[in-house]
Amino acid sequence: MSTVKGVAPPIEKYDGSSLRVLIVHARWNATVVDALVKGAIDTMTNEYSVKSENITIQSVSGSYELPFATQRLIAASRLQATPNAAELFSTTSTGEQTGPPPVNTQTFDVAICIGVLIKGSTMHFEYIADAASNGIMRVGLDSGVPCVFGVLTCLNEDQALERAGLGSSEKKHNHGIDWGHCAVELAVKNRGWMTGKI
Ligand code: RBF
Repeated sequence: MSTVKGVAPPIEKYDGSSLRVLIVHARWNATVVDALVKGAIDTMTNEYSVKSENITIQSVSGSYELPFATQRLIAASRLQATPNAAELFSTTSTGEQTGPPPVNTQTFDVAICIGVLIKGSTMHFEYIADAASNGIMRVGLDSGVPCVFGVLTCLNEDQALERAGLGSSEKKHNHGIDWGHCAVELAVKNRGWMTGKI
């Protein structure tokens, strides 16, 4: 029997082969975070042909840092994409390779912000959850780069494990998979929207 709760599969088969994806993840509760990150990556590469070299992964300490880091990384990718930036960063005026290898000059089509909050005995959980969710939404709206909300807000460790496809629960499901689907769909749709296509 199918369940009522949860997200329906995407309607179209999207082509992610030309997308550049940013994943920013927290290092708090790393076992759970790592499983979520893997779920998102596997879904994008296996089901939508997103190239692994076009997935940039950056980490921050905790979920509270996710909005700031995502905002600055989107800005950095735009800086690297400015005309001649690649040559300025890594070649001489004659085109000879000098410093670091050429940077990826494509801006990010989508960001996935991943963290796991597990409620403790103080009010930290509520403040961090509020800041992270509002901050991630703001980064997406302000930058025009869709930002997927990949933060679990769990009341205990078992809830966190279950939602990352870990642990012994029969109901376990890795939400990173859903975020991978969500990211590709939104990135492809937003490319159309940016050129006035509906
Ligand atoms: N960050 C998380 O990503 N998940 C947590 O469950 C989490 N719990 C925290 C609990 C306390 C009491 C504190 C002080 C911080 C916690 N953080 C957590 C870290 C937070 O997101 C941030 O990295 C720090 O507050 C530094 O800005």
